Amino acid sequence: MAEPTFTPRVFSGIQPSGGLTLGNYLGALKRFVDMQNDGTHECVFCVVDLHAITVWQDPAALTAQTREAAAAFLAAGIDPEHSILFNQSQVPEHAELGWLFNCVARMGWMRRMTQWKEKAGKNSEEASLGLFGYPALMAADILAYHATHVPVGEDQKQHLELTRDIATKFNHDFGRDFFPITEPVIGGPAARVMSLRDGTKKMSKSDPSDMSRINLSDDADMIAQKFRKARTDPEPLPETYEGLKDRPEARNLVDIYAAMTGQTTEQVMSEHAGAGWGQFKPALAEVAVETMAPITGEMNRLMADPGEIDRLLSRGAERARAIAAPIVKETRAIMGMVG
Ligand code: AQP
Repeated sequence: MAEPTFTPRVFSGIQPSGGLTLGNYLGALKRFVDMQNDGTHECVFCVVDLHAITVWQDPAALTAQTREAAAAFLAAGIDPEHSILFNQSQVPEHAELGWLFNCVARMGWMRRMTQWKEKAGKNSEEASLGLFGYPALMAADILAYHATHVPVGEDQKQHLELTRDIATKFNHDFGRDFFPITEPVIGGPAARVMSLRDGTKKMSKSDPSDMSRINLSDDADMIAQKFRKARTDPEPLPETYEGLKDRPEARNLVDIYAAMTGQTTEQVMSEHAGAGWGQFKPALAEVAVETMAPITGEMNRLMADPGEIDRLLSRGAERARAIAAPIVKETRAIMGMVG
């Protein structure tokens, strides 16, 4: 039997669970824009508000954060005429396919998820059922579009493997190659941007310490202050990247510099070998401000007109639904549901 062919299609999302960070920008948004601009894939991008509510979100804050996340996509360079941009809850097929996948995925698969263990912590009895089932909804987000490629940061790798497991089990159980086995697209020096306070923890929008991250809404002074206060060690930069092996905070700052300038990490090392932090941190702050200031400015301009953001998201949702609805309808039919 001939292998089914799937339209090359990218899907990825960002949670509106707080203001977006430099990690979200370098690990996700910047790469979404590159994939959109290389023109080889249809691109579907989503503000995943149903994921955000797996932990408590104040309703007014969720609304504001959803608009802010949409503004960040647009300010970073996503063209809503070319790509599809919408918020997840406006396309009910995500929740519907998520339920169908809840019945395909196994409890043991979910229990093994590192993010579940980290986010639920010792208090898993009090965590929401949604937080536990999150990866099945993520699989639905991707597979409702038959997406072939998903650009994500390193932290989402395990969830993508689970998406592949769900697609494989569904195809096997129902004897049809209906869902693609999606390829993760992970890489580059910023696949895992780390906290500025602890080089072993990823930079995260929900970290209680604001000094641990650069927010896309931070101004130039704040960016410079956060890099100045970033935790480092007393040693100057070594000759080679390999020399940073056991220096996670130092390596993180070099990775951020490389991702922002488009240089390789080795190029950064040869340019800055021997530099102390008093030299390197201001240089890093300068490239960060140069990169971020136009994006922050454009985000602020867009957020001044929330009605226009809402209109764009609704239009995107209609276009998204036109792809997802027939795929989810066929999924129901394959499973034997009438109508
Ligand atoms: N530190 C990071 N480095 C590289 N990529 C990152 N991403 C997130 N943090 C980093 C990538 O950004 C995309 C959207 O992530 P998300 O908002 O859906 O959720 P997350 O991964 O859980 O991000 P946060 O900031 O840590 O959110 P909270 O604090 O709410 O859990 C994904 O592609 C992710 O890999």
